Amino acid sequence: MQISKLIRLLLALIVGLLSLLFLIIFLYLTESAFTVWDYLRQTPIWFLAAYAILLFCLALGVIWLLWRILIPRNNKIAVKPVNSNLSEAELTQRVIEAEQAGVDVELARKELAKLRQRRDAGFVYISLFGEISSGKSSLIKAILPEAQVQIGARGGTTRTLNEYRWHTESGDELILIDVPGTNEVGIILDAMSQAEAQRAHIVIYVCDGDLSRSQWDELQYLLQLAKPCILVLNKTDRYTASELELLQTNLRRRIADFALVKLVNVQSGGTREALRILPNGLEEMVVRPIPPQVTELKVALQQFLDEDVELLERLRDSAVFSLVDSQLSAAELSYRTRKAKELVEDHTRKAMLGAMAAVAPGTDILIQGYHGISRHHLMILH
Ligand SMILES: Nc1nc2c(ncn2[C@@H]2O[C@H](COP(=O)(O)OP(=O)(O)O)[C@@H](O)[C@H]2O)c(=O)[nH]1
Ligand SMILES: [Mg+2]
Repeated sequence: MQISKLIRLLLALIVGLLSLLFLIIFLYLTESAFTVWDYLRQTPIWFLAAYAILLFCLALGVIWLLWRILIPRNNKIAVKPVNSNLSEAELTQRVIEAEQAGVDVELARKELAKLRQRRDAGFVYISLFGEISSGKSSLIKAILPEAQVQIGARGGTTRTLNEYRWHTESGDELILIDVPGTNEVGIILDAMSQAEAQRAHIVIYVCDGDLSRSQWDELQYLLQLAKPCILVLNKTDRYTASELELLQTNLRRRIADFALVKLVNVQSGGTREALRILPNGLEEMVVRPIPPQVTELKVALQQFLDEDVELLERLRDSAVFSLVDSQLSAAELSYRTRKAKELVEDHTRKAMLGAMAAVAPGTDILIQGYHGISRHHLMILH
């Protein structure tokens, strides 16, 4: 009781002091404003206008700064169209030239090797994307019941890609790749997942309801790759017919502007509680697995496979070339940045040595001249 009274007193004191301070500041500001206004009235009109513009710009600057601080920047994936003009021969040549110049081309070289290896293997690669728990693993299990798939696995820090071989009824050899999903706020496809999407022939995006902002960002990234894409609405058992219809309309609207994309409904796993009547007349609740229903997906996939495998191959290749192109550009940029840093460090070191050596009058000019020439020489070299 005593303490609460004391706190109240303290609080009242603080409020009183703050109010006093506010009043003083307010009066002081009013006074200065009037003084400034008095001065300004005696100045020519152009000065007044310039002053007003300056104040306006300052206010705008402050608002912009506050905006930048308060509203976090959206880490949206840059939607960059795939550059289809790149050719494998040109890229291979660029890798050789860059390597000769000292650029680290390891990543680009590996990517091209992987492309050749996948081409030789002759499989059609299908990557599955979607948030954790959307049912990617269940979907693979529904398609390949004998596969060793971990269902309900929690997202961890290790992000490994699991590959499953699928020999379809029509004789196609497919590889399904389960790309670990993310569901953290603001986290969308990481570099590894983006690269995997570029390497695939067909991409599948699994969702289990309407798309959140980050899911839409991810799907958009996949769609702009302009390769065959299937948007899978999973867990349809959880919705009534009218809910499902509404959901489909919404999803269809999202993908309306993109070619080569299909929307399918599936039911890939989960359980349902059911009442069972025992022989002795007693009732018992039992948990039964929901029978998977993935025919729509199989049909959509088959349509893509039957349409034009050549096209699948071409679209995949151009996406990988685009990936190699950006890997090379990044490697070249880091090479140039490193070289520029070395150049500056070298020049600074020489300048310091020169300054220490410049004891005799006039030698400093000679030394500076030497630096200028040698730096110019270096710049021509690079
Ligand atoms: N009700 C229902 N649950 C499902 C369905 N498909 C998957 N699940 C459940 O969703 C959870 C996550 O599935 P999982 O395949 O591990 O998702 P992943 O993280 O995307 O691989 C599991 O508990 C599944 O049993 C479905 O069609 N209906
Ligand atoms: Mg999984």
